[in-house]
Amino acid sequence: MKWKFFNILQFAFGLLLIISCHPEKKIKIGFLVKQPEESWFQKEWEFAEQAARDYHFELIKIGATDGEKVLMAMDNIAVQGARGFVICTPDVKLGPAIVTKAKSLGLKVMCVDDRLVGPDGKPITDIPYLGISARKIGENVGQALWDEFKKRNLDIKDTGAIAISFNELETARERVQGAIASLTKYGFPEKQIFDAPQKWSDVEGGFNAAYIILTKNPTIKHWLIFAMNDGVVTGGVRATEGRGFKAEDVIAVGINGMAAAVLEFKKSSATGFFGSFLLQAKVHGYNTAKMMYEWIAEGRKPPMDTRTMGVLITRETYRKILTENGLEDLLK
Ligand code: FCA
Repeated sequence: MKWKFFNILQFAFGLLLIISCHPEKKIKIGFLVKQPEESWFQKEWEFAEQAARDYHFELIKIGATDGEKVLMAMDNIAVQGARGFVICTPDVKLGPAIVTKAKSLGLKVMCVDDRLVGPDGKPITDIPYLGISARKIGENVGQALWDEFKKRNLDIKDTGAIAISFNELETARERVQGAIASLTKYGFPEKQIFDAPQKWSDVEGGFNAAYIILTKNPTIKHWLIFAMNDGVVTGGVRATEGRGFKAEDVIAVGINGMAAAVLEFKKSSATGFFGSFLLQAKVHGYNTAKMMYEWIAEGRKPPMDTRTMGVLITRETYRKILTENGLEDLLK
């Protein structure tokens, strides 16, 4: 009897040892972004980390700034044992390459912000995507520009609009075209809206694109400026300053509402950067990471197309709205 009890004890101890030597492996998920230096993507990552803590998975964050880095990052996460990733790609045309490679590595893919494009130039719709309601937010940008333009009582014949564009990217195209549609609907003359193609989505890209329009149209006294995001719009505002325009003659409205916008609003006197549409970084970062986790862990495929909205913030309202949205750390 004693002997038997000892055997059971020994067996139980052995079992315990085996279990403790093989702790349950955490699911690993990659999160690849095109511009890791942009505060929008830093926030997305921060919220994705929060999901990783809440759901006990491991997040592998990689800044993948060009095609080669994307493909390398995919190999890298696969070697580390990841089974899927969320991506905002540096180039939507990488679509077919990303899909093929993901398949060969057995990785699930979900796109955030920018949707991949297939060989036919059309968006790839069979990969789950979470992005903004770009057209609607763009229309709201146009509305905000128009409202402020009316409020300032500027003469329409002396006013031009710079549409800094990036037509290769669906979400950028829809944002900018939405703003143009709003402005023209209110009666802003189409011929006074100037298309300024950007080379890259950052301050410098916006500056260079807008500067050309400003030099070509020296008689215009007031300017409205819009683009795909705050960085680019900030560049446009800097270009007007470089050409000697005062803040009261410039109305610029961006999109994102993150650190770049806060930096402008915080300045001791107003700049031409009038407002920004605050997007939902938490939904984009937390929810996509969580969706990927549930896909891997529970086989639940994310919805194919999810869209989020934005809300206007200005110098007057940004503190209150960012705080209400749990983003008070951006105010520091
Ligand atoms: C794009 C832009 C980002 C952000 C995001 C929602 O990826 O580059 O700045 O606006 O969409």
